[in-house]
Amino acid sequence: MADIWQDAMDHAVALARKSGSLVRDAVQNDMKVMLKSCSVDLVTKTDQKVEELIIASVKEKFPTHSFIGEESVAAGETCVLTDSPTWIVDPVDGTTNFVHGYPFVAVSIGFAVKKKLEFGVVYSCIEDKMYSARRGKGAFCNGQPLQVSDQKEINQSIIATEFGSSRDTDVIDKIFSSMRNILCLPVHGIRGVGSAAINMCLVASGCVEAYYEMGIHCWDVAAGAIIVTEAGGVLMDVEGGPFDLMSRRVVAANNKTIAEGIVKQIDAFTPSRDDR
Ligand code: LIP
Repeated sequence: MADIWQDAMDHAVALARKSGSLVRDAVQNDMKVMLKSCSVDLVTKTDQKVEELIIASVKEKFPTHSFIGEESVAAGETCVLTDSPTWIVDPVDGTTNFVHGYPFVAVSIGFAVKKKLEFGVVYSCIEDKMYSARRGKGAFCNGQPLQVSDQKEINQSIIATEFGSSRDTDVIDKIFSSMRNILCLPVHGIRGVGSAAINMCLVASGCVEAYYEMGIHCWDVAAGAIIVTEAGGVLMDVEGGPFDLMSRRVVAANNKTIAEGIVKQIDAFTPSRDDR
């Protein structure tokens, strides 16, 4: 039977590639940096231009579809996931990296129908790595199938996380206490490339056992979430319940044992929801 979302997925891959090339070109040039929620929450003209390009192109091809886009929400659009086919777009995931020329920057496009993720595309554009996954059909990077690590021992694992963009000292204390707990399990190491989407693709690729973060947004993790599960991994809330795309909290791991091991060490906090 024909796959009804294949056309949309092919379009997402093409758009991610085109957007990634714009992002790559912009890294070479001077850029005007603007601030969003605080002095470390950055945005550039490239973020806005790429999101406009993606939304305009999707609207033309799929006029009935809905959008949640990082920069559109920053500009005042609502952020509500309905049953409608919805494109969840982060035009530049890793904007701070982008601004500094730190080479991990992704275009992230997730697609949900009836609130269920159908496909995800993450283009790590400096590395030229195209990650994608279609529900029930596996996850791939540049055409090669992805498989999570088979490690079951947390103390033999690498865990990815990020510091995020909050500088609230209570939040920072919880981030550090969670990291301290995990580091002292002990684990082999803690990493983080500065892009939630790429961190999740590293879990899917099997070189990192788990990634967790509190404070991310749905556009940072929508595409990565389906890439992880299609590579055989699991998603969970940081307190162990089911993953909720709008909750701004995620644990993505190679298996349930590692995910639950991480959950036990996290000093959780509850950011205000994306759909509040
Ligand atoms: C960023 C994430 C990063 C996270 C930041 C931010 P942006 O996304 O990918 O991992 O720590 O808080 O959400 O803002 O560059 O799209």
